[in-house]
Amino acid sequence: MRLTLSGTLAATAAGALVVALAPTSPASAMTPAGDPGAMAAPTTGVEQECFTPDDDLVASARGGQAHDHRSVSAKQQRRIEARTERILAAKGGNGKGKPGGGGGGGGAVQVGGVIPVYVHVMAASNGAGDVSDAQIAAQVDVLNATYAGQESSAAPDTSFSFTLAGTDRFYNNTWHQDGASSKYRKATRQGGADALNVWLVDFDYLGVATFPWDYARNGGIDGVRVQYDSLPGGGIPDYDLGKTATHEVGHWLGLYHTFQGGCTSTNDEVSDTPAQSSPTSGCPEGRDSCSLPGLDPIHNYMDYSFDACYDRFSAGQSTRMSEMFSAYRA
Ligand SMILES: [Ca+2]
Ligand SMILES: [Zn+2]
Repeated sequence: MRLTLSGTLAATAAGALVVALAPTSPASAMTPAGDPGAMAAPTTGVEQECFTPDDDLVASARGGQAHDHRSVSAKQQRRIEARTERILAAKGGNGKGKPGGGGGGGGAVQVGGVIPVYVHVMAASNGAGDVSDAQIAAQVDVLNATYAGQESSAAPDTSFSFTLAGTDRFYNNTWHQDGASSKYRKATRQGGADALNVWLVDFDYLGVATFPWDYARNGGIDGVRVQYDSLPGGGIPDYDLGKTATHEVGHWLGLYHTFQGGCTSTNDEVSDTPAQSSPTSGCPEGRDSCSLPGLDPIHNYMDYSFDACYDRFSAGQSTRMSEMFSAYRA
């Protein structure tokens, strides 16, 4: 089922982006009950999806105008930041645990970490999507290179590294097309909060991620779903260098898009990523979509630029990821 871009995006008065759930993606992931400390239940589910740039969409933005994680309202965003600060302070830090502020977190913040990666190949019964071990290894290499800051002299080493802990393969047409995704994730997920689970599927999106602050109430579905042919050598024009996984793992480590919040002062809660009014498409050098200081961070992995345009996280994002990992995944 293909979706059109029109009508899927609405901007709230607060500047938050709200996207309608895709009909292929039931909102069954939403589980508001349980953890009294959890965020208010989002009205549109625990995550949102990016559109895959298929033939009709290659010329548009990465994933079109949709989000690939659950939408977070401006109010929810403020509550997430406050909650993270409280958690970091309670962990025995020095009370400076302002997420992503670039000033460093509390003493409890562990910098980076070694992340075990479980790859679940959700192939079709005819073998479609049954990516090779070599391609999976190449994808893990891309994660390591991008998180080590190896693609630009302007890129920090986040100190996160990734080791392949296991690969399993399923041949199920429903799962291959991301059907019953909550069910298949709960059935196949491995490891704890610190384990990265990657499900390789064929769906209408490049990727979908869950956020770290949702792990406590919904750990069974925690991880990222990635279009299998976005892996290195996968064949999607402009999106097959493996950077989709880098982007989705950024969400999994607590980063928003660089265009989160648009031209607001807090925008993506990271101080060194200039505000951006909307997703970038392609690689338009010099783009400057907000009157706030700084050019749009079009080379940032958390924008929607082409894979070849991506080359960095910012130092503030690197700090935020360590803080989020310490708060919710360590
Ligand atoms: Ca920013
Ligand atoms: Zn995204």
